[in-house]
Formats: sequence, C-alpha cells, structure tokens
Amino acid sequence: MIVGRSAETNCLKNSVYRQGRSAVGMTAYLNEASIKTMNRSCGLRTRKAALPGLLVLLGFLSTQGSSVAPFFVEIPSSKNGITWVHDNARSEKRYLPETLGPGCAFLDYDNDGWMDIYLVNYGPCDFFKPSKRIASALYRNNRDGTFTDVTSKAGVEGNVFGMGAVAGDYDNDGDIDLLVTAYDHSPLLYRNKGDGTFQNESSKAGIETRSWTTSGVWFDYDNDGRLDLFLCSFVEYGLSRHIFCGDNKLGRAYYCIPRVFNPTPSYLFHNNGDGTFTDVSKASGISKALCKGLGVVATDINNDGLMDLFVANDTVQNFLFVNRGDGHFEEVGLMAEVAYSEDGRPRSGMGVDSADFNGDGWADLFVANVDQEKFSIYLNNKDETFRDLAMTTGVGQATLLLSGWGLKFFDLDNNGVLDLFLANGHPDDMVDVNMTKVTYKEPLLLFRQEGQKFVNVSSAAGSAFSRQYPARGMAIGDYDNDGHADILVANNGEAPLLLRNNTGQQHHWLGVRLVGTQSNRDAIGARLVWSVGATKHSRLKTPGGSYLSSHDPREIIGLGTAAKVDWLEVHWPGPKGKTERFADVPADRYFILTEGKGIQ
Ligand SMILES: [Ca+2]
Ligand SMILES: [Ca+2]
Ligand SMILES: [Ca+2]
Ligand SMILES: [Ca+2]
Repeated sequence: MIVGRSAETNCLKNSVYRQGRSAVGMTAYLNEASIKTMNRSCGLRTRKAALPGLLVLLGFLSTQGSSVAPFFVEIPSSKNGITWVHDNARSEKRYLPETLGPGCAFLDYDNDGWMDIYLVNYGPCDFFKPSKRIASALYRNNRDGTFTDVTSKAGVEGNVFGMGAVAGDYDNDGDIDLLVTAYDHSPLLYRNKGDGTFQNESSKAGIETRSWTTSGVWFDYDNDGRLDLFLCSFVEYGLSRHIFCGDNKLGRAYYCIPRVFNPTPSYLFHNNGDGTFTDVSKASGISKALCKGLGVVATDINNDGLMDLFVANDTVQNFLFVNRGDGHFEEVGLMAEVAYSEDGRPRSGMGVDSADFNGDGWADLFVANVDQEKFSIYLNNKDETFRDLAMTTGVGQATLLLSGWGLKFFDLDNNGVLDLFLANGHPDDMVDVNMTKVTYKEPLLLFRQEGQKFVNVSSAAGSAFSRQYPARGMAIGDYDNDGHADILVANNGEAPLLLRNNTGQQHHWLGVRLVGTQSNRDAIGARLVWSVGATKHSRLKTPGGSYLSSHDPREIIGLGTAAKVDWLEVHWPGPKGKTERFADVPADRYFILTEGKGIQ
C-alpha cells in the first residue's frame, strides 16, 4: 500500500488535481512536460527522479481504484461507536424549531488532551411531547478512534428542546463548561465539576432568557480576564404564535420563512467572576438592535484589541457590533456594508465565521445564506468597512443554489493558507416538490484557497462529498491528534457525520493550546504572531462562528514545508495585555503555552 508513502506522492496527487484531471485515463493526459513540471514543483528536480515520481503516483492511483486519495474519509458509526441519532420532532404542522437544529461541539471535558464530542438533541416543549426519552449525548474520546457514551454519568442529557452547544471555561478553573441554547426554555449552563460530571447552574448564574436562543459565544468584551456571554435570539415564536404556511387546498404545511415572525433582542451577559452574570443587554446597546439571530462570531474587525461581534440574521439585515471600549457596542452593519446584499436586500444569514483569510493582518468575515442569495465572503478594507468577494473568489457561483449553516475557515493540509468548509441543507423539507434545482438535502462543500480564488475541491474530498445531507451544526477539531483538522457535521433528524482528515503528513505544523492566567483561561482574543522563513503571520483566537456549534479550541498552525518557526509571539488579551515571544517552539506536536509560564 503506497498511501501516505511520501511527501512527493501527496504533492503529485495534488498537482494532478489542481490541473483538473481525473485519474481516469490519466496516463493519456500526462505528457512529459507536465510530468516534469509536477515533479519539479514537488521537489523532484532531476529528470531521473521524474519517472519514479510518476510511478509512485500511478501505483498510488491503482491502489485507490479510479480516484486519488480523498482529502477526507468518513468514519462510520460502526467504527467510531457514535450511535446517537438526532430526533427532529417533525410534525404535520411543521413547527419552525423542528428544522433549525441541531448543533454539536468538540470539547475536552475530562482534560486528557483528546477532543470529546457533544451532540445536542431536541426534547419536550410547548408543541412537542415526546412519548419516549430523547437525550443529547456526550461521547468520551477513547484515544483509539472510538468514542464511549458518557452522557448519563456526566449529567448532560438536556431534556429541553436544545439548539446549540457553546463551550467555554467561564469560571476559569481549567475545566471546560458547556452552555446549551434552547427553544421554549432558558439555556442550560453546565458547569464542569472536574470529576467527569456537570452541574446545571443556569438559575444560580442568572442566565435566564425569555426567547428562543440559537448560537452563542463566550468572549471577554471588557478584557477583565473573565468570559462574558452573547446569545443570539431568534424570532418571537410559540405554539400560540404558530402560523400555517403551505398549500391551503391540499392542507399541507411547510416551514414558514421567518419573515412572518417578529425579531427579538439578543443577550449580552457580563461575567461577575463569582459564578453569576449581569444582564447588560440594554446598557451595552446590544438589545436595541432587534435580531433574528442564527449565527455569531466574536472577532476584532478594527485591531483595537477589543472583541467585536458579527451576527447573521435571518430575513433581516446582519449586525456588526463594534466594541467601543466603555461597555458599549455600536451597530455598524449598514455602514460596514455587511448588512444587506449588494443590491440592498436583507438575506437569510445563518452560519458565520471570521478569519484573516488573505493574511494581511485584518479579520475578514463570512456569512452563509439560503438558495438564490449566494454566500458572502467579506474582505476587511481596514476602515470598518468590507467588500464582498463572493463572485471574484468563486464562492458565490458555488453556493447560488445552496443554504449554508455550519462553516469554518481552516487549513486543510497545513500549507499555511486557510481553506473553507461548508455544511449545507435547505430548511424546507418540501422544497424538492416546489422547486427545481433546489433540494432539501444538500452536498457538503470544500474549498481550497489558491491565489485569489477559493477553488471548489469537493469532488476530490471523499465519498461523503458525493452524498447529500440535512446538515446544520458543524464543528472542526482534531479528534485523533495527528495535527490535521477533522470535521463533525450534525444532521437534522439523522446521525452525525465524522470525517477524518486524510491529507497526509507532507507539511509541518504547530499545535498550540493557549492557557491564560491573567487573561481568560481559554485565551479568547489572544493573538498568535509567528515568522516562517522571515515571513510574518498572525491569527486571532476567535470564538464562536459556524452554526449552533463549538470547534476544538486548539490552534493548528500550518508551516508548509518549513520544519520550524523562526519565532512565535502571543499577544495576551488582558487585563494586562502582555506580549511573550518564544524562539524554541516544538513542531509536529501539540503543546501547552501558559501565560507567564512558557511552553510545556
Ligand atoms: Ca477528552
Ligand atoms: Ca470551568
Ligand atoms: Ca475591535
Ligand atoms: Ca486529525
């Protein structure tokens, strides 16, 4: 078996892909010039080396049947032990909450250095009275590719109509805590007791809401070293507010477009540091902007060291809350040109992310919408405005007929450039009947960033990418600790999907877990700056993003072919905001970097 045999093989494989050639009939395509070019770019410089390089590649292809090794391999439940299935509570009435979940999370609840998995389920609410017990699930990572269900011992079943999973160590005790947002119930705040069990502290903490909460984010808006909490609130909804949307003649209901429901204020809770929170939604200016919020990411769009919030709203304009530093947020979405489509229409914003995808040191934004609207990829103009590059990057064309939820910028193969994964699905399960070209279940999308483009490489990404899913939540995390980001997709009414990254070990990487001591323990808002071959790079530790989900909190920094970094700096967020620099940084493994204490 030649799979993963060498860096050259993987490089050649990718070269073949980049040239848009399938492996079928490949020998006919490969003339001597293209072989030479490919071998040269893969480090096989001599003419002599060219032929062995090609033979390795062809041997590789023959072991893989008709295609090159995929970027991702689906790990079925029979292998990973994850047997949990989401119950989508679907009824003839088509109550809206049925179609909007679920979320999921990668989190290391037992602090053993291996990512565990949380999967949110629905449960009893005003319109749903399940006859059998429905529970969310916590799966412990057994460190061998399998997981064990530890939900009941941990005490995190839920038993509410759960939506999203928001992980964060809000009490700075080193054990990751978990907040679950919900429909028709206040969020559950599960404090991790550090002994494998959690305690629901939501009443004590004072995190009580009157509306349907969806995505949330833990972030330290005032840099006092404690994580505060923003929660998206969706529309005014309840059994008494349910509206019939559908075909009156046939009496058949579909899920209403949320345009027919009223927006609601979202929530900001300030962490008091004693296990309680103060509702500052009004004082901060957050509740003034009425949301139909589905996705949120905390980021710093103007590089002033204060974390801002980008909120994707469904059927109304998106909000960009810029943190003005006195506990006050200014909503600037319209001025920043991220509120509406280019022709001035509100869209159906769902999943979001923020990352500096072009590497200029400024945080960019992404928002996924529904079909016919295109998704937006917003480049930061460095003056609190953005421009949508959907069409010039290729993202717009690829997403025109899709509806997107879970998504994230991440480095697929650790070459040092951010790529993009999107999980999709239409909210209306009857859409196949009513529309051509749009389907309820939709394909996953994987884009590789090359030059100024995001190239759709889904067809080389594995068999899961040729199927369709009712995808909603999505978390990225390295569950097997090989330094390559894996993917967990939460499907509405179906089993989740676990995709193992299969891109091989051709590139070097740093696996950084930041631990704040003066700063918040999760180091949210910290900035990593590093130099590779005298070129400077940076990454802000942004929490939130995707949809209803929480990613692996560790940062994987791809180094490409460089074996090490020249140096690595951490700019801690606060309250002191010091910078630390390290020269001897271990590569190709995970390490812990603690504020004031160095690398372990
Ligand atoms: Ca673990
Ligand atoms: Ca904790
Ligand atoms: Ca800022
Ligand atoms: Ca991995």
